[in-house]
Amino acid sequence: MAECASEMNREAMAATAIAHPNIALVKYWGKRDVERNIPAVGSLSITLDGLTTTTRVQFDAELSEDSFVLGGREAPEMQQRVARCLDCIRERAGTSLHARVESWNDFPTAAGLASSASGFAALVVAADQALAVGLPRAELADLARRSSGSAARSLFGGFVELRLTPDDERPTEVRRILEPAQWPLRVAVAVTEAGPKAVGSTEGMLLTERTSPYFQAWVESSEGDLAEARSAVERGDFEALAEISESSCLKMHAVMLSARPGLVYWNGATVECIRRVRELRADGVPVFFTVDAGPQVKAVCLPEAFDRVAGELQAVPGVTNLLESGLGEGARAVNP
Ligand code: 2P0
Repeated sequence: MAECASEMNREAMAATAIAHPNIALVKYWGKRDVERNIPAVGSLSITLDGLTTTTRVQFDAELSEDSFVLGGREAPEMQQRVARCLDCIRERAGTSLHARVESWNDFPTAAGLASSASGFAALVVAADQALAVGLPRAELADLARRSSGSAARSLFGGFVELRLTPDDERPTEVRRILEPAQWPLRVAVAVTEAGPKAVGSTEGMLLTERTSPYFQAWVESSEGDLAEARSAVERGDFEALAEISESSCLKMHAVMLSARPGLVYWNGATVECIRRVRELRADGVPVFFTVDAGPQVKAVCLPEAFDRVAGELQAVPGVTNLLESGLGEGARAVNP
């Protein structure tokens, strides 16, 4: 009987969640506070539905430390970040139990496809559910943000804004601007290199802040960019969103390039894809590009343009794979 009860309890302390990566249209790069992982700028993103992270968390009184398995393999390099993220939920739950965490991505990890965003979003939702804490979504977003700035945005679906606030207790606020169905844009991801990136985002941000003469200008112009993008989304103005998104992307890469040593996340195919997207838009095709801390190019388009955009990008030499996505929902618990 006692054994049965403990077995039930063990089952009750497990949960599985899924989350999707998100792509920033107005980019986050730089930290206001490194220790607390507070971004230097706000950001605006779309959550994808075509790429998914699935994470199972099992708290267990018999464990003496947390363990983390990614894609079926131990991932010791991520262990500490995962444990720190779990600490936040444990603190809210008033427990010191350790957990076994298993996570799977159905897309390349750490290659500029925002796997840390979907990873930490799924982790906080699964841990919250496993310990039956029931934290509000805004608080889960705040906890995810402490582990990975972009993860806060994957707690929400559709078009999402992360804003900086003057409140030191809750320095960021995340909200959904539009639901996916309100403006169902499509995204073609041209994969040009599937390996992990050479310089991780956190390291790259700190280097940029320390050494780029343009970093301050980047921070100062971000509020205006956000307002412009927010307004374009609220009005459903594709051309305006295209202009501000490409501008924010190129400005972020300009700041990265101006670090010492300069951060070059692109390869030749990245540049060719950017050129192709620009030619298409000049031809009247409703599409724009964005590129993150990796060489993949994300082409965001109106649904009717998707097949043409995907076909054109697939034909660019150096594009090894093309992933398709629509806009998706925020992180959520799923039945085991
Ligand atoms: C973004 N990136 O807004 C930007 C654009 C990459 C380029 O957020 O240091 O993994 O863990 O808070 O969230 C990637 O950075 O960085 C990112 P940390 P994160 O999507």
